[in-house]
Parts: sequence; structure tokens; C-alpha cells
Amino acid sequence: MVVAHQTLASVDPAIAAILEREAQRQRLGIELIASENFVSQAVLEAVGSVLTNKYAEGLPGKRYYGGCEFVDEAENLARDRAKELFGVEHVNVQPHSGASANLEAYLALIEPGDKILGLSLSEGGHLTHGLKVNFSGRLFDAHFFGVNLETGFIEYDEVLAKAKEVRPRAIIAGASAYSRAFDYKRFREIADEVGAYLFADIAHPAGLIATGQIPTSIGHAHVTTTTTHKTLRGPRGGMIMTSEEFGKAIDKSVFPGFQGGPLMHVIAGKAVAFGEALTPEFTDYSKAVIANAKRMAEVFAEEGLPAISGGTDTHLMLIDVGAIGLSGKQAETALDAVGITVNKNTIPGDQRPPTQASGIRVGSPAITTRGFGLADCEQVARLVSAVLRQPDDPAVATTVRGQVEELASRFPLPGVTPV
Ligand code: DSN
Repeated sequence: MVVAHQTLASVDPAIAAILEREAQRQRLGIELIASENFVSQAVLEAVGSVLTNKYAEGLPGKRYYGGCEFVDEAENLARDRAKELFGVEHVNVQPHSGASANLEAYLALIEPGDKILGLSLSEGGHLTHGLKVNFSGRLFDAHFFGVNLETGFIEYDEVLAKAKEVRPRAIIAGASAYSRAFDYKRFREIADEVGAYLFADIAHPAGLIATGQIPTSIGHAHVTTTTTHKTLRGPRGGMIMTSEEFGKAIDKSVFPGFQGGPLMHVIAGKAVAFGEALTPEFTDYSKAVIANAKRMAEVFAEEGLPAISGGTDTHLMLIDVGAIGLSGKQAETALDAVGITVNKNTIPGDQRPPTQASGIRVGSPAITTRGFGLADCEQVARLVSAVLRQPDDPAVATTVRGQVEELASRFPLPGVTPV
């Protein structure tokens, strides 16, 4: 049977209907998951393109398959644009995800059994920074630093003390739930003092770093990894950046070390997103992401929902819902019911298990892409607060659900036809 020219709706109505329901969920909801964003129509087109059909193991000009002349051009554009965007010497755009990028980066420079030192997951770190059940905790001897439980900030003197105690082979500077900018220069000084490599995982703030809104890891970390789909607003995927010195080792670690054929359709989408990120509009977007996050944090504080560390320098904040007697899980569920999407998250020193947690993580990248301004973000924070104050009241839920849909309907979703 030839299905080449049939639409998804005619070939697979079940999946087509799921896609439509998800588009509707995104269209009518308010997306506050800090790691999510909405890609442009152009990125969607590249990712949904014929490049998915192509095998291209190797690097541009050095492939193990014929017919790579056009995918080579796409990958070269992605690499060149990423280098310009981040001001870095060497880039590998093939990692399938942030987790793959971290695995590939670590094993390019260090060996299984080596000691690593990262921010503890329960205080804002990431699975791939040494969690016991993750490859990073299984392959390496993982040690952790935390944040100051009073202030919520990383204390660099504490990191240095821990590094001197552990003597790690690598230090990982990165987080998935830390609202403050990292001092990568200080991290490098600490790494140098103990003879460690410094890996920076900038998956969360990559777009803010690329546009100069917060300090960069480039020039400080030996290797920087990122995802491409968070504040960078590209397709779901990963990337590794480094100096010429480590370029070959990184490339070999990606392929043939860990991956086979790169996802050329996604790499084309990365090229498109990097092109977008090089425009002045994207710098304006990044500034608005931070301004919107700061405004939400202020409103939450007024509403008795304090942000850990007292605010944010970035696109996200961690709100202590335990302060009003809720678990993060209760908060996430109550907000889901009104079309506001967040994720529960442990807070520093959390007494609840991660499945319950005492916080929610709130981010501004996705709503800022839709065009939400300061007043809209204030309204969002008020709606969240109203729900969290009365999470079991169906009348509040009904009213807020209506307000969420009304607000969301005013802002188009890139790449999705309005209803
Ligand atoms: N899952 C991502 C996040 O939400 O931060 C990190 O990998």
C-alpha cells in the first residue's frame, strides 16, 4: 500500500486526534514549565521535513554514507551559527538530548570511576550531575555541593571547601531548578585550584546566555553542554561547545562513542533556531523572559508565596508552596485542573520526598514567546495564587479556568492555527 501522499488524518486518525488535542491544550493553557517553550513555524517545518529520511553518520565532509551533500550544508549552518551565537571555537550539534550531551562530554575527558562534583538534585541540580540511579551516578563516584539553606544561593567558598575535600576529576556547574546566574569564572578558579575539569551545563539559561543577559560559561568551562529547546527555543535536542583543544575528543565521544546516525531533521531545526536567536528580536525576547519572571516572583511574594533565594536572575523561580501548607504535588494538580502547567519540585532542605515536594518550579520562557507582557504575567501569578489559596474549591477552579482560557486565547501559539 502506498501511503506517501496521504495525510496523517486519513492514515492514522487516532494519532491525528491526539495531536489536535495537544495543540488545543497548549493553545488554551498557560505553560509555566520552566524547561518548555514554543518553537516557531520555521523550526517546526525543518523538524517535520524530509531530512528525517537521511542517515549521515560522521561529520560534514567526513560521512559514512553517500548522498550527504545537503545535510552537510544544514549541519555546517547549525555549527557556524552556534559558534557565532555563543562565541565559541568548537561545537557539536549532534547530541540527541541534554542527557546524551552530558554523557558524551564527560566521557570525552574523564574515565568511569572518577570523582565528579555537582549541585545536588534536591537543591536544584540535574539527574545527569551524579544522581545515583542515573548513568552519571553509576559510572562516576559522585559528590555534591548544595545551596545555603537560609539564602538559597550557592556559596562559592563552600563549593571550594567541598572540592578540596573530594578532589574531583570534574566539577559540573549547572542546574535545573536554581534561579540565580552562575559565576562560572569562580567555578573555574575552584576547578583550577583542585586540578579538575569544569563542565558547565547551561541547558536552562542557554538563550539568556547567548543574548548576553547573564554571564556566559564560554571561556571559563572546559566544556559547555546545553539542550536546544528551553530558553534557546529550538527543537528538542542537545549540543556540546568547547575550545579547539577538546574538539576532536568531543566529536569522537559523540560518534562513534555513543551515537549512530544524527537526527538531521532536528539539526536543521537547530540551525533555524540559532538563526532566529542571532536576531535582535531574540535579544528583546530574552530580556522580556527575565523581566516577566522577576514580575511574577514579586507578585508571588506579595501573595505570601516566597521564591527561594528571594527572586530570580533568570527565567525561572522556585516557589515554596509549603509556606501555605501545600505540597508541590497538590499545587501541581490544582493548577493542572485550571489549565496552568507547572511541575512540583523539591526546595532546598525539603522535608517532603521528591514525589510530593514542597515547591513548584515556575518559568516564563513559553508565555513570553506567546507575547505575554508584565501585566499579563502579574495576572498569571495572581491566578496561580488564587488557586493555591483554595485548591479544593470547585467554584474558584471554574472561575480561574475561564480566566486562563480567556487570557491564553488572546495570544497565538507559534505554528498552531488559531481556532
Ligand atoms: N527535564 C528538564 C527540566 O525540566 O529541567 C531537565 O532535563
